[in-house]
Amino acid sequence: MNREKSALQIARAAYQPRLPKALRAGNIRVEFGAPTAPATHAEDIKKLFPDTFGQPVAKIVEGDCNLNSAPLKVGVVLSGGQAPGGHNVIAGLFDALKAANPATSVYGFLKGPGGCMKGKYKELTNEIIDEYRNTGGFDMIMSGRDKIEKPEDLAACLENFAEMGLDGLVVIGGDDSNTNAAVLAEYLKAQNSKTRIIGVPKTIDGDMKNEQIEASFGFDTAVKTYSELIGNICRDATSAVKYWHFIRLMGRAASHVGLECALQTHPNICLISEEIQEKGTTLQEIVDYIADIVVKRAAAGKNYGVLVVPEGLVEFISDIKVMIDELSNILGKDEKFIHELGDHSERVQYLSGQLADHSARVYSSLPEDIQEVLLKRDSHGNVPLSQVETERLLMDLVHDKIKHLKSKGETEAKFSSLGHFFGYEGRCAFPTNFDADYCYSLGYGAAQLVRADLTGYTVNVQNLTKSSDEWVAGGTPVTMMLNMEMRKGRPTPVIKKALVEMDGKPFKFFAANRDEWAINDCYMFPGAIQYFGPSEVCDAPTKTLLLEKGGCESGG
Ligand code: FBP
Repeated sequence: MNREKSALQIARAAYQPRLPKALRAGNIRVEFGAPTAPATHAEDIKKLFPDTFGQPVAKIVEGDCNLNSAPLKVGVVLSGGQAPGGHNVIAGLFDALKAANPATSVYGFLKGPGGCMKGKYKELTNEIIDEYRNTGGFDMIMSGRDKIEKPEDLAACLENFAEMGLDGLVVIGGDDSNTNAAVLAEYLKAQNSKTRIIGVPKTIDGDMKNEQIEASFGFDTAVKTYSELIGNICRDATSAVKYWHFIRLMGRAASHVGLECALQTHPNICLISEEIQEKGTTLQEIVDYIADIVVKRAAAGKNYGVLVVPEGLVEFISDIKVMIDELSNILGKDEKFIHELGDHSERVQYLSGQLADHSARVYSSLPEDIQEVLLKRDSHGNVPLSQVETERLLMDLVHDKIKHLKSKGETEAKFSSLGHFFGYEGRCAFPTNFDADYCYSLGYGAAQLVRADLTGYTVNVQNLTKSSDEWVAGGTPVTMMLNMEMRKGRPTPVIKKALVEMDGKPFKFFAANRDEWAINDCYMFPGAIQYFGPSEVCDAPTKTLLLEKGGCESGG
């Protein structure tokens, strides 16, 4: 079917993503540093990854080529939530492998890691790749959340890869998927398989970052999409002057998405889950904090405002967090039994007997829909936070509080609230120039790591606040990024999630300004993502990245 294309689709198809200088070179080398170890739990991790533990950091440089130039067979799979730029990773991988040897074949596994286990794939051709260059979404080969975990899953991959004669597999995913990729790499190596596994850091959540990985791809585009919408809502709020907008933003546990959007738009309130956890703030204290700002703004004649809340908030509120951890342990033992119980009230009754007293009280105080969501876990053991309507919970509680204050004659505030959730809207946007270039470079870099015969690595591109010419690509051994965490009641190796740091520059900048933003209308309007025009409008990285890496004090 020949689908009609928009003017932007046609113009973006012609965009040639920029590559770091070393990746553009005809002669590419991979060089190595010293052996590595994770920051914590080194002994546990060494036992679990005996064949891939301690590998050195790899750096891709210009120089006499020391890479395999024979024709290869390389697979690629998209894992987990969509993030803008995934197609460009595949395009970069494809172009680099074909440039090294046109006889190389690239296969896309369909619908995520499940495609690897089921042996479902298609060969990627020039026509397919060209159709998807610089587009958002993962629809070229689709994604999925299956986890290659059980012995039979690993064995199925081994068999399928051997049948295909696969030299390498590139796994495009977040922290959990890159961890899973490392488990697969270790298993395949122990089985003397020739298939090498390379991960790519993907997630709009921005939580897969560390000293080696400066940013996960997709974050840049997603936060700019949400910031445009939040800016529009700020403008609507100051025009209608009658609504408080409560906006929940996707991003799982970490508050990077919310924080970046706050830096871009200056809402009246932005809750940062990590701060709430650090201070041990209770739900009631959060409600009091919001109500206080509502009352102060009302006293200044402003019965409107904008609040941003990260989707992960509930997991960080001290009493709810304890309760969720207890629930995870109970689910680790009795998940099937609990879900087979007749109805919601039976589940609540059963859990009340299993949870500690305080947790049982917290659980029963939550609305029914939130109680049910908290009983779900994805294949990696995470609560599906995008389904928890935290903004509605807060709106209801603040409403009750204001009503109470009014009944005591302590305020005349009018509190009329509207709830929003921005998440899926940002995951498949056309990648920004930054994400288009970054993703293409990641794919191009991943191809070199496969050619270098490396396995159990995540590709990285560093120096991201500089011009793309100065970006530096390489590979980080996954075992170096692992730590042990409790998942479904069991200690499990996982890549350490990056949370917002209280002593990090992005949070400090926000904290220094939020009181002013709360009362005065300091809204900023970033507008829609621009692909063509002045570089300061089209190519700027996020304020988070600028503050973290650029040495700039305002992210401006
Ligand atoms: P990843 O960690 O897989 O990148 O997921 C990103 C994300 O968009 C989260 O922000 C969100 O909580 C989750 O996916 C939603 O999952 P689903 O797509 O399964 O509804």
